[in-house]
Amino acid sequence: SAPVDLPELVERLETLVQELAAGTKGRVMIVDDDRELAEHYCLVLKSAGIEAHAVSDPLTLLSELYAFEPELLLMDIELGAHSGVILARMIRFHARWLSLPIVYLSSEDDPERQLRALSGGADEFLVKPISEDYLIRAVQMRCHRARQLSELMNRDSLTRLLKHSVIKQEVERERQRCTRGDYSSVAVLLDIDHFKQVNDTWGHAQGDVVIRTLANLLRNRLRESDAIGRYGGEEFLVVLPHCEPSAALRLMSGILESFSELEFSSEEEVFHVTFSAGVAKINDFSAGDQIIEAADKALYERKRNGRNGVTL
Ligand code: GH3
Ligand code: MG
Ligand code: MG
Ligand code: MG
Ligand code: MG
Repeated sequence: SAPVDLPELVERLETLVQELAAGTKGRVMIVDDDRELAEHYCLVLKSAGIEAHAVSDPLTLLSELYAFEPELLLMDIELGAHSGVILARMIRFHARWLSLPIVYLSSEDDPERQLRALSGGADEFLVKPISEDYLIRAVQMRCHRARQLSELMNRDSLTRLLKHSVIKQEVERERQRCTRGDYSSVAVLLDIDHFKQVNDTWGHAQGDVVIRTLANLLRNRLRESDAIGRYGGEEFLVVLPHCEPSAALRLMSGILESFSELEFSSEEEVFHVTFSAGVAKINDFSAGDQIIEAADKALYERKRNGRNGVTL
């Protein structure tokens, strides 16, 4: 039989439980020039616990997309002076929305015209009128699938943390947010100490366990609103919004203490692992890359000064 990946299974169950607890059943944006109809669909979806947002002015569509970040877009084709087909094409020009599922919710039932409409880059049709129950279930299923796909795209398979490019983006996005909102945020770069030795002594598979364990520890100890990424092989990048550098230093030192106390075991021998970390205040810089560079510099200092610690 196929080997069961227990840590992964447990993690998936945890995610599922969290989702159920949070009642997240999807996040959908509805574009229809008939404002009342759009609002009606929203109410129907909200009654099923789905987050829904109505847009009736197509000209605001792009900014609304950025603000709401839907998992699914339901769009009418005939939008007064505008065309849903052109809008779909416009959305697809933006790399950011390349994988956003776009579903036409339209009374168009001619297959030829439907096909032509799909050429704009939308994915499929739901035909109006649509029953409330059908609408709810159609949205739930598509949101669930969209989330699975975006996890696959944006997350690292070993740790399920954000991938390099995604966490880098997150640093820059938080820089913009905290500058606008005038609050303090912090980025932390972590690197496992003497990891080559861990691999060489205990084997690559044990090395993977260590990486995964640190990932889980970070996930458990940080907030839901913090972003955690696997920056490289045994390097992690963390974004802590609404956090002062001194608080980040205490927080990461506490996590380091817990991590260093963990007993890893291989062939009945026990070993311990530590990490080093560098902290940078996001607000101090004018670009995401500079922030990561500063955190890397602090990390390097820590490595030079004996590792197993956090440096500001
Ligand atoms: P330092 O304390 O200076 O950071 O020493 P180090 O040995 O950790 O530094 P270095 O960056 O040279 O080594 C990192 C090693 O991590 C090298 C690479 O083979 C290993 N590595 C990278 N990705 C993975 C992975 O996914 N799994 C395992 N097991 N090892 C990995
Ligand atoms: Mg219309
Ligand atoms: Mg390294
Ligand atoms: Mg290194
Ligand atoms: Mg290392």
